[in-house]
Amino acid sequence: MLKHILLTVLLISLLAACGGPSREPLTVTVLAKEMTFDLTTIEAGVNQPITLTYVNEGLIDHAFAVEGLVEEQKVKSGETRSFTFTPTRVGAFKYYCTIPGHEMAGMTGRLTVTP
Ligand SMILES: [Cu+2]
Repeated sequence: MLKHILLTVLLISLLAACGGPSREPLTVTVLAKEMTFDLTTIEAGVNQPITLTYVNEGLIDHAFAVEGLVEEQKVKSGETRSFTFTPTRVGAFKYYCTIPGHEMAGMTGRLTVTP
């Protein structure tokens, strides 16, 4: 019984040491227009909630997605939308405008998630 309690305490300590579920949220803003993002690199930690505000300053409609984290969302010209998501593993995740041709033209960036 004591062994179980000790093991549980140890596991909780380990989870806390790894960042656990309670990291300070990260707030970032990406300004989008033809055909660029003003912010092309974002760094966050595992289990760190990210609130990304996407401002379409362009003259045409754009869209937004983060590979494996945020599904495609259309953002009309002049519109601002916020997305909140939490990466649960380390890695590099591409974010981009999903309108055909726009990523190739430069509307792309990289989210790096560290332990
Ligand atoms: Cu676009």
